[in-house]
Amino acid sequence: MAQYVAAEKLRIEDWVKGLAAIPESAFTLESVQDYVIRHAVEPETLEQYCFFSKGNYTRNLVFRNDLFECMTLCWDIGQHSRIHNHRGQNCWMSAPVGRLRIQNYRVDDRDASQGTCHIVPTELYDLDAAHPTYVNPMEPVHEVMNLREFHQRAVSIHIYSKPFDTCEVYYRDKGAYADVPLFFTSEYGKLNPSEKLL
Ligand code: 2CO
Ligand code: FE2
Repeated sequence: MAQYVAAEKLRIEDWVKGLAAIPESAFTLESVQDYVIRHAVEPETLEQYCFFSKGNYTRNLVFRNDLFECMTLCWDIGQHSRIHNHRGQNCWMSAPVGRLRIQNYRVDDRDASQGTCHIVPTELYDLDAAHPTYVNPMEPVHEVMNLREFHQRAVSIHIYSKPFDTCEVYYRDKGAYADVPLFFTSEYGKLNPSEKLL
């Protein structure tokens, strides 16, 4: 999945403009991944989209149209996502700052009437500035972790197409899953007024 190509470094605003210039008919897993591999974001230009919280990783909206949304996720040391899906939407991820570990899962025995399933860990890989990646549409359930042993904060950029504002969360021990809403800590560089960053 990951490969190394010398990437042109762009300010986040220009990087997003380049993405928005891709027509809907060409907004495929491969072509967006190609764009992400060939164009990197200068980390210094992410400052206004970076908020860290003691409690949880934060989600910070940079751009959204009908086709895709782009956000930074800011991970303090030791923070991780829940095990979740992306509602069947494509997702491309890069990490201009730090390093993240991604654990994929297979879902077995899904019973929608009971909200139960079994999840089984599968692929494990790391994401960093030189290794952008995308969520495998065939196995879209995953967990993202900024492991304590990485000893640093991380900032990742996520593109979702199309945008979604809920996802399924999987509870490994209970053998269950449920819908949860997704929130932004900041939008377009402005902190959500109710956000305490605790
Ligand atoms: N999908 C999660 C979110 O949008 C982050 S894990 O990486 O895709 O909060
Ligand atoms: Fe995710």
